[in-house]
Amino acid sequence: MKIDSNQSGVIEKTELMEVYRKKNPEMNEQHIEAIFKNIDTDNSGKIDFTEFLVVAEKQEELLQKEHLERAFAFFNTVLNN
Ligand SMILES: [Ca+2]
Repeated sequence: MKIDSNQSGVIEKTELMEVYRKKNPEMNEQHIEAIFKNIDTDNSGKIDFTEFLVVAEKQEELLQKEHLERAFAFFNTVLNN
């Protein structure tokens, strides 16, 4: 999936909004704006690669945690049956 649709090297708010609207049409603009502000730590109005990396890293941590919890729950079920 490509977020940086105009190939500027940074993600602009409109680009992020388009992506989110496609993925979650029910998500409102204020919510997306809040997410954008969260990522845009230097308040430049654009998400550069460094800012993007921070988010990607955080998401990976979350996914791993979720994965581990699911694996643990599975083993728990197996052991208890
Ligand atoms: Ca920025």
